[in-house]
Amino acid sequence: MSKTRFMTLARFIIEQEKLHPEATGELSKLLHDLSLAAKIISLEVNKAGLVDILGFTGEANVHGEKVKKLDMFAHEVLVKAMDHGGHLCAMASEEEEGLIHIPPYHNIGKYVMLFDPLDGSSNIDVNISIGTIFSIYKRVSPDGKPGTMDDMIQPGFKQVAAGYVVYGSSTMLVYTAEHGVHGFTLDPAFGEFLLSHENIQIPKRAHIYSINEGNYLYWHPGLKKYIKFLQEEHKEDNRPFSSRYIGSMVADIHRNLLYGGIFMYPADSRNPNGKLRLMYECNPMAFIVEAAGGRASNGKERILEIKPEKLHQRMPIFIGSEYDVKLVEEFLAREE
Ligand code: AHM
Ligand code: MG
Repeated sequence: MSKTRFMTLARFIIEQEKLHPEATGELSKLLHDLSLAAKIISLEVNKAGLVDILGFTGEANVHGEKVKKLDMFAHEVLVKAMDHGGHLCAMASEEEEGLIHIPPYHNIGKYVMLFDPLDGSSNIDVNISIGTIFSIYKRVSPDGKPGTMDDMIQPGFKQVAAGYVVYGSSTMLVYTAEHGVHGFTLDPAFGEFLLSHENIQIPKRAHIYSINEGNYLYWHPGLKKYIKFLQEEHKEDNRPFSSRYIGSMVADIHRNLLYGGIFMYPADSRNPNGKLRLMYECNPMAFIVEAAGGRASNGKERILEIKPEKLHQRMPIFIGSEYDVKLVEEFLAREE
């Protein structure tokens, strides 16, 4: 029987640490706290249909959207699981406008964490996969004090770790701390994340595209041509591509990461900045996909090099298999 089948996330993290003697172990502890939050959220997501947790809270989040109870639950679990570990100096969540301050004596850690507690929340009521996304940076403000906005507003290439949890037919946690992208499946009987996908590499070429085609009318002409190109027949090129769009970024990108694919949430004439958030969605997913050998851009620039302006800013994104992301960039450039 394979040894890796019994590799828990906790053990894997310790073994990774041994490979990097310079590591202080703080990041490992942080990931450990995160995995606890993921287990609690997973439990709650799985019984969402059984308890009275569905429906709207009646409140709106900072983007003016209705917030469902499970989003707030996930947000609170993450804050509570992470704010006493002593590894962070501040946090930020897609569900909260400003910085999340960490209680005194615990707020001088050397990292900051940004997260989207429950992405794809419009899918909660219909039993479709949703996810949690997280992004970790080293602080840039002086040590020994609470974190500041400068610690948060850093370009994506400065991330030291990023990951997501997908609550699907099983719950999986996928993360990278720069040394490969690794996936762990939650065994519901043991309550442990077990290594199931070591060193994930995204196929260089895709045969799946994921985009909300309902917005076709509003797209850039180059994007319209690119999608038509994917639908033409060309056997050597694997075209026509299959179209797969769940409407949950985490689940769409997770599938593309394993099978090869391109996920797009472009700018369009109604939403010139796209829909997804640079700090909570684009940067962490770009960090993971690049670490798996893929590519992520906003159509012109590498996502990870974009200098953020504010916490909740939106950004168009084209992410996935390297060849395909390059190609869509070319189609967009031709129509400038
Ligand atoms: P959310 O953060 O409000 O859940 O929105 C993000 C989600 C992504 O998971 C998904 O890719 C996208 O919104 C789908 O948007 P649309 O319904 O416009 O296609
Ligand atoms: Mg989201």
